[in-house]
Amino acid sequence: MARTRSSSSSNTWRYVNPAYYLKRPKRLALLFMAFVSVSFFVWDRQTLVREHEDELFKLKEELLQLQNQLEELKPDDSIVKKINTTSKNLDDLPIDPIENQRREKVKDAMVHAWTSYEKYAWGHDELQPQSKNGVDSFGGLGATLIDSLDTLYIMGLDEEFQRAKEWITNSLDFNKNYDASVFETTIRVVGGLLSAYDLSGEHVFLEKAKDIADRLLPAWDTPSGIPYNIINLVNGNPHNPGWTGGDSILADSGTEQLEFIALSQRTGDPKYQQKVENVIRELNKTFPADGLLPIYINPHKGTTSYSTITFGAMGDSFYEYLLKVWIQGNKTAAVKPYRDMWETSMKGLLTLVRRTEPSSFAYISEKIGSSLIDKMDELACFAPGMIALGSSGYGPDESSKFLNLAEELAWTCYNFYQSTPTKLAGENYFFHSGQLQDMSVGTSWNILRPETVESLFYLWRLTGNKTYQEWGWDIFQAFEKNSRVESGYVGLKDVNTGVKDNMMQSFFLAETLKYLYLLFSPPSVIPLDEWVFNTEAHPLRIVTRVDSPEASNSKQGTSSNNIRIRARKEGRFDKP
Ligand code: DMJ
Repeated sequence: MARTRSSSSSNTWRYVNPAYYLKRPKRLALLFMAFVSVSFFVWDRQTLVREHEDELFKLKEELLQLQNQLEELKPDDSIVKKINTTSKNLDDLPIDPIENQRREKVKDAMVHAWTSYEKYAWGHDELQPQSKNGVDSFGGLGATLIDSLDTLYIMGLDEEFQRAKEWITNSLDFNKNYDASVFETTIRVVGGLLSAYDLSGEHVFLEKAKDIADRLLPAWDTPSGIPYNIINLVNGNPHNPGWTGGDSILADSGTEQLEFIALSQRTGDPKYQQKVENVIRELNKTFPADGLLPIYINPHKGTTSYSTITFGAMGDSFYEYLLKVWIQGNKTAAVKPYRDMWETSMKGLLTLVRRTEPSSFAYISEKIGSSLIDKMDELACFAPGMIALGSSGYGPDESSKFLNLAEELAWTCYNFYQSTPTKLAGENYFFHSGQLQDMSVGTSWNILRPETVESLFYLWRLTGNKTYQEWGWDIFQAFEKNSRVESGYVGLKDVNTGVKDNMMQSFFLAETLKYLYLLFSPPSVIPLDEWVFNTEAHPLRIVTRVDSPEASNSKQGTSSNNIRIRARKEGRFDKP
């Protein structure tokens, strides 16, 4: 056995002995061929691996490029994701449990208002909750439904939002032989649809916004470019209300800029922006040194008529939009004239501010000719929010001066509510400095208006002071106590007696409940540096501004153009 093992191992070792090959050339040749084959095999494998790696690298690069392109092509989807995340994951955020509870209560109120509308007034403009029927106060355009879209979306009421979207897709028809208010239709319908589009990315909302805006557009065809305030939705015949003596109203003429600029940005068609910006250019030509305009303007001459100056009814949102167009335009040089006009108007506003004795209520008086009237509408309670929002555009001293004024005015507005037996504000107030009761309610109805809670929302966002949340909660509870009925919410005929009316205004769902909900939500829900609210509380996404309609044609390659070009490729925007 030992011998056999030693002979087989010496047999194996002879293959590594060079003499074994050198003696026989055939063996040498075989060895050489084996060596060449193995080398070729190894080289071939390595080359294949290298080529494979190159291929993989190229594919990865292509994938990355495609992913980037996809990202660019989906600007709205990213918003949708963001909004969804913020609205759906709120409970995960470390927010105060009380805020959380309050937010849920406001959401419950929205569900109650919405389900009542769905049940009794579906597709109509507004619900009459006591008689349980719908009324078409705006021509039958589904005002409450459209006004509610973004509120439903922000609150995460997805099924309700989908049902509303289906109605808009299948049943909304603007071809109504109806003399519509250009202002009301713009802020509620155009604004509501654009906001729903910005939030959801659903193209149907943009199509409908364009349809109704096209029907409104002939209203601007006047010698001065100041629009008529009423237009027929079928034949496009415009006119002004008889009671203005043929004049246009300041707020009605200067509160379409945000919506129509947004529409131009999203459709790539400059005609909407051109019409509404021309109004402000016209008014700027004769803008007074105090920036305060009377409420009536002659649409033929473009001049103002002798009438009241006010931050309340018929004046209010003209001033609001001067500031907000500046914000919507990214505060760039192109929109500087808006900021300048707004600052001029704020100088004028300071001349209207008075304070009472003994309560030290600050208020914005009205003016006719050179006389001040000690009256302030609840409508003017949007001003504290506006002033706070604009205050950061000043240097430090002016900024804190205006913020303080905003806080003082908000205190007065809060007291419009607190001073009545129902704790709901009347429509307007008179001031009597020097008398024991230095503030009293004038017109005593309450129609569920939002202006005070709107200002509380801005002040809370901008100062972080939770007092504003407390005040908002007080107001919400007063609505719950006095205005909630079995089938919706109603206004009060008199805030002293609490007698109810029979109307659930569409702005209660669009504005009052939305601002209250946001008052108890984290600031990341609709952040103020990404969105700007129209005067009906519809948030519009801030995108890169096209400097001017004329400039947009020559500025190919700017990011706004890219947005429009990309969107056109997707078919999301209509061709210009
Ligand atoms: C809303 O339609 C808007 O806020 C408008 O600017 C003023 N009036 C109502 C709410 O009060």
